[in-house]
Amino acid sequence: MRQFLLALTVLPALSGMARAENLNESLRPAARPDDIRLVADASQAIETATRLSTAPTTVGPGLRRSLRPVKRPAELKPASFRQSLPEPERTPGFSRWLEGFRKRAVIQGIEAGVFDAAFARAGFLPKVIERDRNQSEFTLSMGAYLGRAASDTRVENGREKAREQARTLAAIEREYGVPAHIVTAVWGMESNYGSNRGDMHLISALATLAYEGRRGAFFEKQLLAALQILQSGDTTADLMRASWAGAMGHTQFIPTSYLAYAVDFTGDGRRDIWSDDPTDALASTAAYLARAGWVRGMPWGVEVKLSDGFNYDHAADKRMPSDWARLGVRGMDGQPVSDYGAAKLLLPAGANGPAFLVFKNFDVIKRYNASNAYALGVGHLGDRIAGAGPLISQWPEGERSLRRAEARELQTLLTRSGYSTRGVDGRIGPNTVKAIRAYQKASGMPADGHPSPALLDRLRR
Ligand SMILES: [Ca+2]
Repeated sequence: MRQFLLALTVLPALSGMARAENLNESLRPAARPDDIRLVADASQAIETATRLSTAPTTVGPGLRRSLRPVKRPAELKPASFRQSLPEPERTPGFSRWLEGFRKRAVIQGIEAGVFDAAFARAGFLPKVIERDRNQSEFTLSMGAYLGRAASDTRVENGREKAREQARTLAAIEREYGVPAHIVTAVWGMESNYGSNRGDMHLISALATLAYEGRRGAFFEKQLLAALQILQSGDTTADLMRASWAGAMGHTQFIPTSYLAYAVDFTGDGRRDIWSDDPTDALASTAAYLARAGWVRGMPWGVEVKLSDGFNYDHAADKRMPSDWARLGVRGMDGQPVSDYGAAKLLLPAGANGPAFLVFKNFDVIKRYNASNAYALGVGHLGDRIAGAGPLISQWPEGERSLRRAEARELQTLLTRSGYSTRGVDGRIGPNTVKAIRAYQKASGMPADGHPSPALLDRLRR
């Protein structure tokens, strides 16, 4: 299990849509630019789409065509949130950067008028840099994370939202094949069903991050994509509300993902993922998952139990569920899991916690956010919204994820003991899991590959 971070962002409730809840933080396990880049890099299609001259006006074969966006500023709702925006600054350094960026943008096809309108009220936002630098590392246990992702309140709100949007979600499901409860779960995870869509002026936030430079090239690319969205007439700069890191709307698309996947499902000519009406945002999410390879009729995964004598040598295999059943992996009802295709065994808290068989659609959810915790959160919340109960197995007492520094120490100690993790980066990837399993096997432990604090303690001795 990869370690995950929770960026706590306190956002004002923007509407009274969802029942008040204490969960103001985004459930993206990592709201860090690094990980946002992971999403952006997930598909070559995005790369293609961000080349400004070749941005698609359609979303691909078999998917609903995005209608040619029409400029109808008069119909756009007034930006009531403009008053609450933090006041941007224009320092001499920022102004010099802006002058240079303007030239680069114009060369890449942004009309000067569009650029100047976008930056009319935009500038440097110190608050964005503050948030970028002050990201604390939270290490929740997987159980605690899933408890937040699928809290009773989030489940209840999700069921209510799914009822409210039933016709829209059914139409989206017919079009893209992604079930209503999964789309609703992404909505719940990303913005608490639209109540936390972000409180930043997108252009200012991206310009700040592009100028400040820590990941300047990435954010300049996002900023160019944002300008292209404005040029297409889908919305106005003042309506482009986003998180401090540039994730926009109900399901938190970054601009390049928007260009590649956003659709106009309401048919008004605008791909409007920022409005109170979540229709376009929800359809865009389904379009994204469909393009990432979502298989109709296939679940993301299912909770399973392992037989007492389960041989953990098989834990990293990919097998058909009927095959898994022969090895002692069965559904919670004791029956073999249905054959929806090859499945991997997921042990998010190791041998002593809940176990899952996950199918291809689990990896499709990970294209939205490359983390097992996130995909499990979406999948489980989705199941709960669709009527399922809580997980049956218990999470191990006192279980928690390793902090980044601890993960580095674990990698160092494993490598020193002759189980190379092929580098020490503090991220638990396949090489580290492999090394853990080899160490566990040699030490006579169940080879579940789980990087637990107990394992680290053992290696320290
Ligand atoms: Ca629309």
